[in-house]
Amino acid sequence: MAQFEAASQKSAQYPKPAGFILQYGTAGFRTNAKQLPHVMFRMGLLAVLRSLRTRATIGVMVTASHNPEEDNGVKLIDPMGEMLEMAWEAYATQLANAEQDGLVTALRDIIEREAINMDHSASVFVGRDTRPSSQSLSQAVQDGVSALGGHCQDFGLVITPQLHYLVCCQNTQGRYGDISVEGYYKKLSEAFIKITKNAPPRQPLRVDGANGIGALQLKAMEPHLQGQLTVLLTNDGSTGKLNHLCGADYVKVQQGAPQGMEMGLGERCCSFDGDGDRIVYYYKDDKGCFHLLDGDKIATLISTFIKELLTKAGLDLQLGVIQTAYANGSSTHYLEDSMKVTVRCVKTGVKHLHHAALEFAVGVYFEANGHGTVLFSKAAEEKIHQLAKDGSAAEERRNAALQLESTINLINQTVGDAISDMLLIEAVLAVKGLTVQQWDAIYTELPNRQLKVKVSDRRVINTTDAERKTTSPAGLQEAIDELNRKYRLARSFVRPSGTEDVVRVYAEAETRETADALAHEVSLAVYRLAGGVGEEPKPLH
Ligand code: NG1
Ligand code: ZN
Repeated sequence: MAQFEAASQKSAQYPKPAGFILQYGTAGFRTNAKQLPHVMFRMGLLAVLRSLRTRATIGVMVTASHNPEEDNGVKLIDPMGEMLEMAWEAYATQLANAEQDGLVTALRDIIEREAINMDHSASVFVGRDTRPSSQSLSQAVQDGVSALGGHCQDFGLVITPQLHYLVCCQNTQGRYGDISVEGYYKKLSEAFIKITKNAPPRQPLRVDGANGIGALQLKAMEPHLQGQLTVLLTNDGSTGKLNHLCGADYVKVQQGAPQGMEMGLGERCCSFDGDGDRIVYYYKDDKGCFHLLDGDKIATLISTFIKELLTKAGLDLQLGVIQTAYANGSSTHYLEDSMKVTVRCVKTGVKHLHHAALEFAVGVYFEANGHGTVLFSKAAEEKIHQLAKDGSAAEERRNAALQLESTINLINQTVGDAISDMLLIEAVLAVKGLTVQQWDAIYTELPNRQLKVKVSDRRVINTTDAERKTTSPAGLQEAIDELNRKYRLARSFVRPSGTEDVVRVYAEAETRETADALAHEVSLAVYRLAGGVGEEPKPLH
């Protein structure tokens, strides 16, 4: 087929370094930007095949999220704005790693296995972050799309969740919202203004934009909020380097303020990550101590708000909160025991949380690192809309339904979205009249510690029970169980990282000292039983 030959010839402009291998992982492809041109071109090709297979528009986002500025990456977005189907992750890897002379065969193989009809037309939406390498890498994606005869629309600089939104709008013929970045601003800000219209005025919110695209998009969106929220933006990209000493990942890992953030005592502050799909909050108390409100605290705030509205509306819809093993034990107890909410624990990785959340009428999911959203089932949305329209319903019930309706419009249901999450958090705090300290006081986190252990092959560690227990190597789980029994309120687990060549250790316990001691002792057990390399882990104190 001539089409393939043309694509193959064009791909010579984006030569693959021989023997270079990359894996489409939980976060797509991610590595140093210099190694990515051929991967980008080929993801353009793959997006065309995926579009033909699904008969829908597919998204391709060029970003490496919270990674350093020199890195870049690419993620594909499925028709309803979801992450790429898992079976296709393998095709992505296959295509990215094919040598030049095997590219046509790799394409033919996917087409055959998926019974793709090449006679239809394909449509791809492309977006990118602010990295210096993103523009040319986005061009490589677009060249890949054109090389297979697909139609490409370039949305330029957008946050990752905006591209998810745009793909979903396109494939629902505008039912999810207008198919434009303006449409996104309009949908979210109208919903925010509706929820907060009777709330008293609030202090401004300090936002660290990670020197990335989230800062640019928030600046562009702010006028649409019509003064209902004032943001004071730092790390807006005008001078600093992307993700350098700032951003959600930095704040979460360092447990401290980003550079440039002037935090007054008790002021609400938040940080986005480099592509605007994660958010964490924080503040400084009267004694000047830093407090982080991560994904667990966000999930608790949002699920409490929704649960109260469902109760007021008299709607019997099952609300579930999805967490991973990294969720603080106090958050799980609070949700289950005080809030009487169903909590489910799944494997690390947003796609696992997203899938589990689909099983509830209302599924709230957040990773502790601040990536998350809320999913409403079609049936739940329908019930809420009916009640909101029902003139004969009691006023309190109807008002609650109207607030729920605005919540549905405000939250980006396709994926975690820092801007949408921020607006929902701000709306909840405003409506409930909560300060950030009062939000923080809903429950007290157990002190916890995360460590990394280097081993010669992390694949020797296998896990079960949503990664909370190990099944190999022999004796490791028994050793961890015994250590957990040593300390009060202790819980610890280990798992191989999916994104780094390390084994991650997590421990929590009643006090800072015992949490740290437990983390260290578990690290030692991993080092001794799972083939640790380098120096033996040292105690933290
Ligand atoms: P790994 O490296 O598999 O632990 C990390 C994060 C995940 C997720 C992915 C993708 C932790 C403990 N793990 O995964 O939550 O965000 O990166 O970026 O934060
Ligand atoms: Zn991100």
